[in-house]
Amino acid sequence: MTSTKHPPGLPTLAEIGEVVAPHGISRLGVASADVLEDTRSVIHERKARGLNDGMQFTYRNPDRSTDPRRALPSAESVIVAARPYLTDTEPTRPVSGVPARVGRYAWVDHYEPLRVGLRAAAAQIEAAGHRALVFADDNSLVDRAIAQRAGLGWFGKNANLLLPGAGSFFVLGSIVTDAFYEPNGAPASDGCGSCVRCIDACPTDAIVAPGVIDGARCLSWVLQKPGPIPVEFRSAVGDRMYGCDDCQDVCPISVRLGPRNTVELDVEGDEVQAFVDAIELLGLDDATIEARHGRWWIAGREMRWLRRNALVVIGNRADPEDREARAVLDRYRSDDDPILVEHAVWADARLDERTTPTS
Ligand code: B12
Repeated sequence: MTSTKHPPGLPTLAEIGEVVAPHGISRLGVASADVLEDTRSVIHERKARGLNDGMQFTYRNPDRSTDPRRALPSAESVIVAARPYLTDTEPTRPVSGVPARVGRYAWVDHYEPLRVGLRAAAAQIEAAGHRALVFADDNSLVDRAIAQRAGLGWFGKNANLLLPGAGSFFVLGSIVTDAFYEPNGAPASDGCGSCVRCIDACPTDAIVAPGVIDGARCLSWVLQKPGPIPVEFRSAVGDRMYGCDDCQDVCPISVRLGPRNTVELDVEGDEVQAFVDAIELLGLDDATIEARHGRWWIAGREMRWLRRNALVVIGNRADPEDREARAVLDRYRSDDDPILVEHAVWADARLDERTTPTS
């Protein structure tokens, strides 16, 4: 896009598109850098209702996360980018061990290539004499709301931003700059219509109203947050280790159109972490777990929370006759960590329950 005001030397949006494309970024939009007033009041209201369930992130300082000028006082524009995270090849489910599933967005690091691409574009804007800061999944900016303002998509009932003709399997990031770019005109129109599949499919009824997530119920947060997993959600955890895709996996738009918007993974096949062997993970020390999964958001960087998740997966999914699984649970029943002991006891009881056919 070019504006009549576009100064010579400043890359146009089309030129930025060429810089970021090799990093998998397929869509760009432009928003003004004005305060996102509606989002600010929504965050305050959700905090007041406790829907953030102690989450900090963009909730910690809504006045900052909804104001691009807090990061760059002279900001004029925000260039917002979307990078798909669906891939053409689905990893096969391992047959050995107790496979625990990882949310699609975390199979590989999608944020890093997004940031690398945006930094390359920001460098070109800076070379033209402007300031340009990159944010992606950062506490300083509400990514979905700024993307919505930039016309990239609409808020689905599952709270994700859906891109027209593509769905929601995208990560989002921005360049906040004092260069002027013509903002996108009309916002994307709503494509959900009367569909409520995501609301009906959420395993824990976490979508408490269209577009409104109760963090305390959302398995994505339940698996990240510190402390015991509430007993009422443990069966619903199923085989999930990290992340939950259910509200997107049932979305007709994302399911139908997502596969036409894929990204090539820049890693060897065996580096794709779509499954983790829960039994193996419970035999690893902290340093090894961190080396494998340290890029995930893990509360306090304490690996015990991944062990906790693995224990619940074993309770839900191991064969009750699996001796190795029972042995791991036995070991954790006498662990030093009382939370892990309690989860191991629960998992053992769950295996027993699954042995006994219910009438
Ligand atoms: C905190 C957080 C979480 C929390 C809370 C999620 C939430 N809904 O707030 C938890 C840990 C649960 C989470 C989970 C996930 N997350 Co997250 N998360 C964030 C983070 C850090 C902040 C989000 C935020 O500000 N929430 C505040 C609330 C108020 O915003 P909201 O829920 O989007 O609410 C908006 C809508 O409700 C809308 N709205 C208001 N009224 C109405 C009315 C109607 C009818 C509708 C439809 C909408 C609507 O306006 C609100 C404000 O903008 C962002 C990164 C960032 N810096 O922005 C990533 C981010 C939102 N997450 C992302 C991803 C990928 C996920 C998961 C898919 C990961 C997974 N597979 O497990 C799930 C999806 C869960 C879900 N359905 O929302 C992506 C989303 C990309 C996209 N296309 O939307 C982001 C943008 C990261 C990134 N940079 O790519 N996440």
